Amino acid sequence: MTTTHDGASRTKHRKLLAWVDEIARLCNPDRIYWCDGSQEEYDRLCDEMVEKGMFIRLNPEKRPNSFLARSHPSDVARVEERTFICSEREEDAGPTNNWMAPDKMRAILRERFRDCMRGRTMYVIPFSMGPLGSDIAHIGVEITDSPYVVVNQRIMTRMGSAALEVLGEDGEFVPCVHSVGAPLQPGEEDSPWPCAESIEEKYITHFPETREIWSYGSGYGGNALLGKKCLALRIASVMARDDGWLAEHMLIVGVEAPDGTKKYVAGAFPSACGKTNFAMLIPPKGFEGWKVTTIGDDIAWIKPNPKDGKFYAINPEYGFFGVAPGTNATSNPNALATLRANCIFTNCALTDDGDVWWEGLTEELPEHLIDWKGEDWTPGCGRPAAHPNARFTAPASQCPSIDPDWENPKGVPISAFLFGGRVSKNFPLVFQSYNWEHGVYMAATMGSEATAAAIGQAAIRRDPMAMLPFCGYNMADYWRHWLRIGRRNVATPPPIFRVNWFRKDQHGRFIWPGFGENMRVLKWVLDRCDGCGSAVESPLGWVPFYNSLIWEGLDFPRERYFQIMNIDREVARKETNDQEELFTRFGDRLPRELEIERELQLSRLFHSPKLWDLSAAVEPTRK
Ligand code: SAT
Ligand code: MN
Repeated sequence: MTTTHDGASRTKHRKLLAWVDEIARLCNPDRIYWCDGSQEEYDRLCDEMVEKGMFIRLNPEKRPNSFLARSHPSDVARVEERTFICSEREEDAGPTNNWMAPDKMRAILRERFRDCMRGRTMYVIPFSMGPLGSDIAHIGVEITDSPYVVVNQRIMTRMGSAALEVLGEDGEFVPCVHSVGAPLQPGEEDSPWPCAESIEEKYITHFPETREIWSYGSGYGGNALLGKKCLALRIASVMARDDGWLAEHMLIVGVEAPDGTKKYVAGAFPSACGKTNFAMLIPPKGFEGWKVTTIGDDIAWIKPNPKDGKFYAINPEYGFFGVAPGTNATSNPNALATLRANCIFTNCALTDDGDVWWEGLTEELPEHLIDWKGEDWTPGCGRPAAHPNARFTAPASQCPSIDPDWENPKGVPISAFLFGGRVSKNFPLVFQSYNWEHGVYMAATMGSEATAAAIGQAAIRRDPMAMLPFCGYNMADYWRHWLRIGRRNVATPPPIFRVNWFRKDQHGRFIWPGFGENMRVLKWVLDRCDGCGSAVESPLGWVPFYNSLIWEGLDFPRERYFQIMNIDREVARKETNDQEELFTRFGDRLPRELEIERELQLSRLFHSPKLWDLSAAVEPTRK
């Protein structure tokens, strides 16, 4: 059967056809289907999934053309311990990645994938990461036995015949092979969410030298939609290193002032730390006439432009794969509007009138729900109704704040970089680096508290540039690449800022209101880019005075601001000392600049007051 598919009528790309045949021979599916990316195909696949119990169609009056999927309870997030970088040499994967020799991994994968698609359809999905035909875009082809992956990929990427056309007869593509695992026995029907149930059977593998991806055993987003983390970050970070650009775990926003001037900012935050909310921010009271627009909420591909010496960024994705819990009319009205139709929801709860619900969506709890496991749920039953990592897949084009240039193949110029973790204690709201090297150091030593986006995270961990789970090569080389690209490839690199929305007071309450109010911080960042925002030197970096920020429309007293900006010397010294542990893991490969920056920070702290308190600084009068 493997020679009966109609690939040859769709493409003359010999290498692609040969590869599809090779994978078909290995996986032995019942059928091969080439995806064209049409609405008709999407509707048909969704209908089939409804019939098989893999999808629940939501009430068309409440949520037109939208579906709910419930995963197997073991398959709810990325599995970092089963994610591998299979470079020829272990040191090229570095100490922060799981490594296995390519030959050894290939032998394992051959066994896993052999006959794994028997009884199923094998889908071939050509897709473009980035606007079709853009110089910055790259083509991938995903082979999968999961219709869930196909329909999600149609929202998340530009996929189907148009991508195949861009590929032509000999264009380059990243081959991505995916199977949910759990091969069917003869006569057996698929379960609603097939996957390899034990974690040891899952393999999310990357071959950076040959630029291939093989993923087995999971149907969950980041493990299965291979254009996203696997291609657009892990493999792309390697391409970026080799070709002089950056592939980053960053949102991109545009900020337009009342006078029409506009700037773009890129920001890296770990998974489930509010990137989607920040990307769709609505300016608060006091910012009338300001507009924030969305280019992307998760991934940025950034290239230096030798003509004007600036960084230009695109969002390689086509949709949002966002965390549902906590999304509501206050935290993110733009996301709610984006979700009005044509969406896929995974592991959300189902309401009695056929709509979706999740924790934080409404203040008042529904009286009854079917939870993400398909069980009855009532308030007070002691279980969350939606999984904490429940997700929505939504077309970016439906977002009210989408930027008019979001599909501009040239990208948008970046004026500043933000890096933010989730740190509840002793970490200031915002500060600016002294220069590029210091900024790279600040980003490299970022720490963050655990979230539900990956299974088995430590309570707090270092997450350099929010790329810990996504860098496809040795992190020390990645830092060197960052240092170099800012020095050599752009005229004046954008300033770098650290932000932290998550500091708590002694009662465990967030001090900073966050969400739309983050605009106040963003405005100061832009002022700094314009060389006009005031700031004072602290041991950690440049810090805004109270009156450097606009407070109109928010009651946030001076004392509270000092509380969120102060730096406890001993805590900061301990933290800076602890960073040595991260750095020594890289041995001689660590760029010297980073250790020098660490030592400079220690010496600044050595001379700083026990409590570095902003209230002691003399504020300039605001003009
Ligand atoms: O699950 S994904 O990797 O797609 C999202 C995330 O964790 O950032
Ligand atoms: Mn992410």
